[in-house]
Amino acid sequence: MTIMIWPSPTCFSGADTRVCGLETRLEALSPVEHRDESRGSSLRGCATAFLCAILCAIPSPAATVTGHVDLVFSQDPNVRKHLDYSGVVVWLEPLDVAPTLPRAKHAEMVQKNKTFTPHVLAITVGTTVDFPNYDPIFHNAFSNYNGQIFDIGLYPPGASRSITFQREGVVRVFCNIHPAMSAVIVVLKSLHFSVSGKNGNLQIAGVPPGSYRMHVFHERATEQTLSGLKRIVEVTSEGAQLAPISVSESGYLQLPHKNKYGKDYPAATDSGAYVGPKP
Ligand SMILES: [Cu+2]
Repeated sequence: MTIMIWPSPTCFSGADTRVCGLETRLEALSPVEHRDESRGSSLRGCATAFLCAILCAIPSPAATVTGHVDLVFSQDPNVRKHLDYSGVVVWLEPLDVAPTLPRAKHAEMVQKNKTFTPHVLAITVGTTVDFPNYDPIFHNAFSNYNGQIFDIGLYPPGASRSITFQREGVVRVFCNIHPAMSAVIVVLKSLHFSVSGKNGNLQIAGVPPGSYRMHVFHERATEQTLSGLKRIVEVTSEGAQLAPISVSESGYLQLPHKNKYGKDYPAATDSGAYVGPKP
């Protein structure tokens, strides 16, 4: 009696070898075969299909992708001394399957010492970001840029506000009363990303083997530079080591941003005191 192999094409890779091995064992050990050939065949087929369905659903073992970035042609003295390669976002877009996004996730961007921390935050679409205010002064967070427009208003010390980011894109975040405060939230349709630390190292854990398109973002790199850094990456069950990524800041021009009303900040607003319109 021949038992057909589960017809799904996914059975021919990864966990499928285990499935087909179990299938063979099932055929050899089945007691049904000696009692009723046709009924046994049917039961055996069902059991095989059941096992196949379970085992085919087991994801392939995930691996870790590592890499290193550096920044070149920078005006920042710390970057020029190779002391700060932080804030480069690298993510992997699956080419074989549609990305599965988590239902709901939370992330945090703290306001402390008149600074957004982290300065660069990468999240997946649907993530809610909390903005707790740990300073003894009022703060705000808003974005008028592409990505997602939002404004969480002015809120007091010890309070927090939240925004859920539903659109893929780059969200540049500012405080309406402290012009020196800025941050970037990169909203991705990918679960597989990393933001470099000062040493430039990247680590993306839990990546299923497969083919991916690698993307790069840095706030001081032009669109053209970032587009040129895209590449195809093959991840095996052993993981992958990315070829070095060098991000040029050539062509970057830092311009003062406007407040949430699209106007210049009043001259005295960075004292910590609130001098804008009544909240
Ligand atoms: Cu502020």
